[in-house]
Amino acid sequence: MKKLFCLVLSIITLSTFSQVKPPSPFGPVPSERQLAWHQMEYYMFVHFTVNTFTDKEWGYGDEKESVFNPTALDCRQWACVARDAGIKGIIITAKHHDGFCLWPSKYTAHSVKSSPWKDGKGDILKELRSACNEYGLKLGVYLSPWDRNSSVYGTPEYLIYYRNQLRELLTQYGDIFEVWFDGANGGDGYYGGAKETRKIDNKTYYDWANTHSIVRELQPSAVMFSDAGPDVRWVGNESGMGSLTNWCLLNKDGMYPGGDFAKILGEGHEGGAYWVPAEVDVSIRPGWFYHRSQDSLVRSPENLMELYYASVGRNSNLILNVPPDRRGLLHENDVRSLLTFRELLKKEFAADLAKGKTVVGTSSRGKGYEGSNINDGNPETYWATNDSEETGELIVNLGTETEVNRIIVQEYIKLGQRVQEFQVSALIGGEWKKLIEGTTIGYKIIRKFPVVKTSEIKFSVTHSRACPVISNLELYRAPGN
Ligand code: FUL
Repeated sequence: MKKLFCLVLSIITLSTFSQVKPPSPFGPVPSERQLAWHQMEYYMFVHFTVNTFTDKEWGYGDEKESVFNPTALDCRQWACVARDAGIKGIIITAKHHDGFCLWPSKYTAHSVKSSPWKDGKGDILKELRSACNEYGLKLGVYLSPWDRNSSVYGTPEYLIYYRNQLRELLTQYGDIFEVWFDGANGGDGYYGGAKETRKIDNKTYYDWANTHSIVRELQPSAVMFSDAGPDVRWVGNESGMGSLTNWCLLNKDGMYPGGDFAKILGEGHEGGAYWVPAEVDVSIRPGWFYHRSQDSLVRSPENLMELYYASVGRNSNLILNVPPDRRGLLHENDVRSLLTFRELLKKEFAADLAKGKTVVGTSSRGKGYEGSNINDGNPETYWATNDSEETGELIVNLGTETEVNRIIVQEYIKLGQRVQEFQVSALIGGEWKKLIEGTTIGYKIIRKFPVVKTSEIKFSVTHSRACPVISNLELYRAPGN
């Protein structure tokens, strides 16, 4: 009995010692809320306010509440379309720069409660919340810091007002996944009748740290977006273009919303001290708000596909704005485009050719970190090299000659973002032919290359800040060349 006990003990001890240690995290890593946000990938922006009825992009702040009168508002239609379009959440302009509130705020009369819509008894946030619940979507809020209606804008009193409104939004409408802090301030406005220019110092006026702590306290799972994070950063343009080199890292100290950082925000900082990934915000129409004159200018499904590659395909999330019209409905043209885009996406990524295929990592850390982890469908397993190896190769054996023209790669970002350069090659006529090369990976990249017929695809990390840690690799044959 004693002998048996010793044997069992030594087996346990041996296997404990033979277990290879996972790589240590390298540099900043995402928080739980950021990890959940990365998985959102694609969600909808909804710009809706008095501007929809005045045909403006930036309301001056003097708009009469009576102009806000959607004839057939139906948040369930927005949510139903979003769900059918493969979208995972909706962020709404609860208040845009004009100051008009889509919910009956206790702190101002400038809201839906003074409008003819539902005789002043309506609440768009409430309706949207229940529509999102019905269709399985997350909800986020945009609360414009710039308020051209408020008489106290520009004074310390405004911060109390702004934070009170934020508290209303964060306590009355269930779980919020993202809070959007815009950086714009154009200066002039109505400001309670003063009709003057009020420029504030973006660096100091809003005292962001104390606003951020309200969000952390009331909605600990929500990420905060702004030019400079703290959780998610602006990508630096509104044209839908993520950067090919895109670090989720940012030296955000000293940065603030509305500053002149657009150039930095695209790429982030390779050695940045914080995890602050990029979000690509873009509208399906030329404007952020609905204008009838733009009904023929809705982006085509093919164009949306390009945006998808340039955002989700470049380690960014895509927030696509679809503005309701004066009825309070998403316009037929926008709906058609969104749903057709969804069909295109399904065809684009119809069948993962790497699934179930043999994968060999030319270099492996050992048991538990094999190349076969990258196509096992488990995001928690990964291929990793030894700590001292900052390059490495994975070979996917497709078995037979197969046509391929797309690749998806994901790093295991819980251990940081590492890869600086990679290459993808195909075995053609007994020789490796380089298909693409790239720089960063991060949460996810999706890359196109001209169709090749091959039995083996090689993914090589040629330069990395620490040993590469890859959790997923997929291959596709998308329609076309
Ligand atoms: C900008 C705003 O000025 C636009 O109106 C829009 O809301 C866009 C998403 O952000 O800064």
